[in-house]
Amino acid sequence: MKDTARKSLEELMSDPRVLEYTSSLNKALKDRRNEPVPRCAVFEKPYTMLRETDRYVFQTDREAENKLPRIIGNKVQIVEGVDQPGPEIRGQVHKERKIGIVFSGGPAPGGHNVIAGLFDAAKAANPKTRIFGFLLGPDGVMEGGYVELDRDTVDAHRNLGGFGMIKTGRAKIDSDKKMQLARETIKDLGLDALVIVGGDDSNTNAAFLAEELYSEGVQVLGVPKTIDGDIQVRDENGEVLCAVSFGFHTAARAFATEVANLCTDASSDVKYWHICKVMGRVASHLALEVALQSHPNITLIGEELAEYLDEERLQKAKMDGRETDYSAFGMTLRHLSRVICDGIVRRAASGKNYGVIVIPEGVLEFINEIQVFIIKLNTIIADYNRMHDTDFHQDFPTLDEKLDYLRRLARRSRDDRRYTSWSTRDDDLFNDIPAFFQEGLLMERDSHGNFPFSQVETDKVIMGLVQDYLKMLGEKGLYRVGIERAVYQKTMGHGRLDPDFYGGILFSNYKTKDTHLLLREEIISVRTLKQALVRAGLLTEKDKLPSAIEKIYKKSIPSFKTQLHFYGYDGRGSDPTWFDCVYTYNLGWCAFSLIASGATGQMAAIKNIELDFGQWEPIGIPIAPLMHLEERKGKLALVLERALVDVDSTAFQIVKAHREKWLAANAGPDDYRRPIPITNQAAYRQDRPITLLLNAVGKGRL
Ligand code: FBP
Repeated sequence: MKDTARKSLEELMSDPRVLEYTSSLNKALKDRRNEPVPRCAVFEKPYTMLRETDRYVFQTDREAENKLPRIIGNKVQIVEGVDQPGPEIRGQVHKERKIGIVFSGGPAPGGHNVIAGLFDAAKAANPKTRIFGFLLGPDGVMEGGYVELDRDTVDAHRNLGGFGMIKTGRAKIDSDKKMQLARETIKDLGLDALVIVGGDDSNTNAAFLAEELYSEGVQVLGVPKTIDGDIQVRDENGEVLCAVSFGFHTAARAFATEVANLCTDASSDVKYWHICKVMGRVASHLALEVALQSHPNITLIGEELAEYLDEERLQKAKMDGRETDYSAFGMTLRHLSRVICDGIVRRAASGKNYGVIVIPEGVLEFINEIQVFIIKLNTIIADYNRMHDTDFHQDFPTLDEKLDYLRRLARRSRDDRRYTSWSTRDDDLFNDIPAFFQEGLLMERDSHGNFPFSQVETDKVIMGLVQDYLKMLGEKGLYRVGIERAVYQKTMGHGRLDPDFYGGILFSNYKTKDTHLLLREEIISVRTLKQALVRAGLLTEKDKLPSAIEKIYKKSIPSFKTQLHFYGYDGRGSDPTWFDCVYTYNLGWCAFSLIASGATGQMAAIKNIELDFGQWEPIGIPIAPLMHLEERKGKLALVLERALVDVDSTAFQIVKAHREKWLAANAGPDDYRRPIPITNQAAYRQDRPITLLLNAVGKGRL
């Protein structure tokens, strides 16, 4: 029958409902953009000014003192609201300015609100002030790529994720030539101030630019961004000035939502172990927060592995009369795989041959043997580039060529003891690891000299070892799926067999009160099973194995099936949580307050973000005193110090204390948790990163 009501495609394409259903501007997005974001109390005042304080103490690095003399003496500045300031402050605030802003490094949810806050604050102070967005990161500053931002553009991005408004990039302004290019753009444009929104490396850039442009009166400010959460600032007395960088909360919540969904799926079809690698190039803050948000069965925390002490080895060294055994410090890859296997085996024994594991992408950085390879290879590549004034990766494009070069180095070290960078032992150990991992370790470092962990299949490396060890345990009869007593009895009943008659022969724990029965270790095949029954006189050689018993045997033998997932870029692109929306919008306002009061070499920050919004305190943190020397591309470089997970922190200790509960290697239910979805609904606006809340509780601040 002909469908007479059917509309033509042409009609459909102009039908208002079709237009609405297919529009990229859906209602939720429009509502999100239009949602007004509250300002800290100081920004509700007509003016702000800065009060310097000596309350916070920093231990400065000698190199930072030498390289950044003009900004090393900066102090923490408190932003204060003023109702009726004198003419000098009025003049400063209302001055017509040109301000540049640039995103640097990986995207982090909330970046657009930093621009929105800066834009609103600057335009409120003087509508003639112009804001320029540099395109594609620091390259835009060096190459003069920028756009002037107008209200429509800013409004179209309010409360939305990504850095799409002006894009981002990972270039580093790290040579005289590049500094010169940046200076030219800034001067040509006549900028009064530049705001660099970025992580540790980008704030390092901000400090060097602030120093460089100091005498010309161009102010350079940083804003702490990175989903990794490793920009955290405490002073020497442990007082928290910046609890976490923006974007962390959203990314952790986005990852945790995915992990929680997998927990639900895993406990429904009970056949997979889901291995979730989560971003965080070095520090494991994201993994820690994901653990708190979703309670996966196993979560690795890199910093904890580095702290590991092999007491047995130390004891042995003592007994052998050796001073110490250095290999006892830190966990090896092999040991780590054993720890994971232990959890898997214990869950299986309780009948749970499934689960969820969270692995931080940077975990290998904390494994001694891998760290040694990374540092050695960094140095070898840097030395090669320096000596030949060329690029190692271009000269040796394939893995075989790279390995060949390393082999030559090893040979040279054998023949001439002066060459120690790569020994034959290094070469042998390196050749023992799988090719995909060798390739990963030899990958090109980013422009800041960071190792590109997001591109290494960390999970595959670890799980490869886990798989091998589980196989070995299986062959020894030590990896079993526990059979529920009731299931055993029922199955035997169906086969008209007396469960008690066979129980003691089949299971090692039949006579105990254990809820799950474990096949005896010596039963590792149908053949050994039959032998056990024959030995016990329950079967003769000629008898066929009763099908009920065979069924029980098959249920007991686990097959270890994994699904690998990587959570990183997806969470980085999420729309921000309400916490990140408010945090970033106020960071933008804070950046303007710093500019209006003449600050430079400072990072805009908000103190007390773990507390109620009413207690948030916008401040300026001096960047130079936070810098230290770090190995980058085989050389020591002055960079902003990254904050790693503190294994003494309350948040970590709480996760540690919950390990057994979340592993749930028992007959009880799993303890999976579903995080609050990313929403700006009023009921959930108080939500904060759990890590921050716990640490505040631990310090009696909440
Ligand atoms: P930033 O420190 O620049 O914010 O980036 C962090 C990060 O998201 C890491 O978690 C991840 O390892 C890395 O970026 C990925 O980098 P890329 O985007 O270059 O692949």
